[in-house]
Amino acid sequence: MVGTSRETLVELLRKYGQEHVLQFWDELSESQRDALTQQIASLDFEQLDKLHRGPGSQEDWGALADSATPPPAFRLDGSKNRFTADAAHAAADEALKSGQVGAILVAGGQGTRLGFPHPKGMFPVGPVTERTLFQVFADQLLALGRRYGVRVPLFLMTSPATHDETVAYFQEHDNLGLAAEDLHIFCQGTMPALDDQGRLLLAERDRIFLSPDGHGGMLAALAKSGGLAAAKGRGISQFFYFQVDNPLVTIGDRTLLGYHLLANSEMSTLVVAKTDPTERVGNVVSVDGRLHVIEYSDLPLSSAERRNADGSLALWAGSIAVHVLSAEFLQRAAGSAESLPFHLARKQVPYVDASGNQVQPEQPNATKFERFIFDLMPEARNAIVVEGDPTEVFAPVKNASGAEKDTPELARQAIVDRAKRWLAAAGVGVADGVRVELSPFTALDVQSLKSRSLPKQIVTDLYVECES
Ligand code: UD2
Repeated sequence: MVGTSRETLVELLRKYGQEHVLQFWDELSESQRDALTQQIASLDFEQLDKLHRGPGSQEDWGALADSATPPPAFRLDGSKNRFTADAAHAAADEALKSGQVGAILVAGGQGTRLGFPHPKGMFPVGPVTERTLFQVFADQLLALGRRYGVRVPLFLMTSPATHDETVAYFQEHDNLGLAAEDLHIFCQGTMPALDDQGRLLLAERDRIFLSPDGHGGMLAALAKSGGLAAAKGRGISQFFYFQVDNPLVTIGDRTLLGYHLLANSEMSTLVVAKTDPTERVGNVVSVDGRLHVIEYSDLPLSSAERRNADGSLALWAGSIAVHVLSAEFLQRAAGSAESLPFHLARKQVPYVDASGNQVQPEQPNATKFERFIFDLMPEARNAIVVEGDPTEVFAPVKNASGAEKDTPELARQAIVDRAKRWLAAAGVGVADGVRVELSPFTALDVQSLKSRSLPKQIVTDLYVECES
């Protein structure tokens, strides 16, 4: 397509009412024209046209919520669970030991709310060590590999906004200890935004505005990058999927993975019991026997506030975006990646106007389109929900310091609190006000910590590391 004449491009664009993207063509250099031509070639105008003319492209979340019931789930109290936790752990151990488990980390978001000017994975989260989020995850993967005598590969998704810096960060830090063949960094796709007339926006005179296509873009991008094939080649049958913002994630969580395997599930998801109807987590619900996730922003308040006779929330299951997906299911879904619906979001998108001026809109002026990985849930066979204890599994870093929720300070506190609980269970006292952080090489869970030789009392801030 590079070198295509202006006339040919105009003809294509006119068909879809998008000729304006060429309005500065005469001022552009040869290389700028080539880059713009390439952008145009990469767009699916039929799809954009359909998205603009919707509404068929958008799920009716309100109607779905009306018929939603709480999902059947493996609950924390365990009394009604089909399988015991011990059986789940044994199944998980078997899969981990035989090297069947890989990890997928989605890290393409721009972290706007946190206000950190780098990929979020580079954020220093360790309360004692200031280890970055990426380091927290890499250490866990290495510790997991060591525990089971295998290597657990990491498939890390970036976006155009985070890719180069993420790659450079891993290179500069010796892949954080991961072997090169165990680290597969791949970049997700993008989507343009449309204004109210369905027109593309120009970010620059020579560039159409594009933004990441949502973490659902992982499906197509993992397949396209060769990641799925590489995983298959090394015998990976299950992927443990998590987000870059949660330092409490337990990669390879034996309870989630184990129930997933015993239930022969293609997609399993970890939830926490919501305490507030408007909590900013996806809502896992059951509709006509299938599991769906209704995003917090799509759940009508009337549904969110529905309560049981005992006062507890009817739609209680909050997704913390930790899933286990079978490789076979991902492979099948990737074959029809187009079937993941787009979620539409009204946003303020800066653009260049017809006179060439940069406009910074004060109101939402455009619609962005994103796919979400959790929309695979209704397609998965035997999908299950597993409840986790939020203090053990979830402390996301989303907002800047000072916000009420999900700040770096709260996440660090949650890391310290969990370490203190585990140490207390292992008979170790920690003096008041002292911060402790546990090395995953010392303990991946409270049980393994109990078998370590540890000090009786910790009186200064400490990164607890021990070899035996
Ligand atoms: C997400 C979930 C929400 C809940 C919560 C738990 C969505 C839409 N919502 O809310 O249901 O589970 O997390 O913490 O997922 N990302 C990409 N590419 C993209 C967009 C996002 O890789 O194009 C990654 C991003 O780097 C992050 C994760 O996806 O790791 C979540 O993104 P978010 O911050 O947009 O989602 P959030 O916090 O609103």
